[in-house]
Amino acid sequence: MNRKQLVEQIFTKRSFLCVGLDTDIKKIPEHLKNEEHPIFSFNKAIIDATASYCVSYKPNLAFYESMGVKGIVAFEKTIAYLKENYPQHFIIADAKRGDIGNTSAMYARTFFEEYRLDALTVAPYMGEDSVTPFLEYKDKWVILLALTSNKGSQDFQLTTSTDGERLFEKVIRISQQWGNEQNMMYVVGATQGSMFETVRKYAPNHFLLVPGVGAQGGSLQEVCKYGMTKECGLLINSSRGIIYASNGRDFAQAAKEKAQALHLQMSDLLDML
Ligand code: OMP
Repeated sequence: MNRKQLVEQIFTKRSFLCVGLDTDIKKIPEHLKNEEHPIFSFNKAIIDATASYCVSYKPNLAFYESMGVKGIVAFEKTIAYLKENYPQHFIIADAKRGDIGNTSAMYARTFFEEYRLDALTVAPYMGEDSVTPFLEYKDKWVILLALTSNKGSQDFQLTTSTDGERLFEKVIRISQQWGNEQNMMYVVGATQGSMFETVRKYAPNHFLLVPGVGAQGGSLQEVCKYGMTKECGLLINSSRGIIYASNGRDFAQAAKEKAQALHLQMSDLLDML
């Protein structure tokens, strides 16, 4: 999906919500655990319940890889289900990859050719040649970690070099020599609040993937106040806050209500543009 199509989806659906499919077998409702494919059954119900309120899904690979072959099968079934039934949704593999060039090229092949997903989260730490193999694919996206939502973002990302520039600022500035607004987004945590103002100085038009609303306590309003652009420019992710809204038989309905509530707020925020 290219940028124009993504923006169209956002304004048509009045939503910039990305539902995180961080499905943990220990957290899914008991009654699903007897099914042949419990993780997939859970995801399918969550997807059907939330698809009208979001434009994107983000399965985090850690949750699937932690279950070995069964988890990978669940991941593949989930992707196939999304592609067949909801082809307009933007699918992000959250895998935070990045390695020497020929290894990155294999990661790119995995997510863009084998799974045919739209986007992949990538760590910038190994530099240009670790990121550019992902950028060789037309209409595919690198989502580069810039300023993450966790406390540890202070350890490196917020440190300042002698020229006065912080590491996350350098990442955003220099990476713009590798990719552009059509094939690169940045991860900025919702918990970073007014720091979005600084991010927008460095990347005024890039899309930002913003996790941290919901379970991590980030504020949607604050993110939008400082981070929203004329084309919206934001994909807001919530995982646990939606998918584990209930662990009873009503889990899909509860997830739907959480997604619906975010959709309503997002629709109002888009009206203000
Ligand atoms: P919840 O906190 O449950 O909404 O999940 C957040 C999701 O976003 C998880 O899959 C995290 O791995 C991911 N994430 C962050 O929470 N913080 C970041 O800074 C970056 C990511 C990410 O790259 O998506």
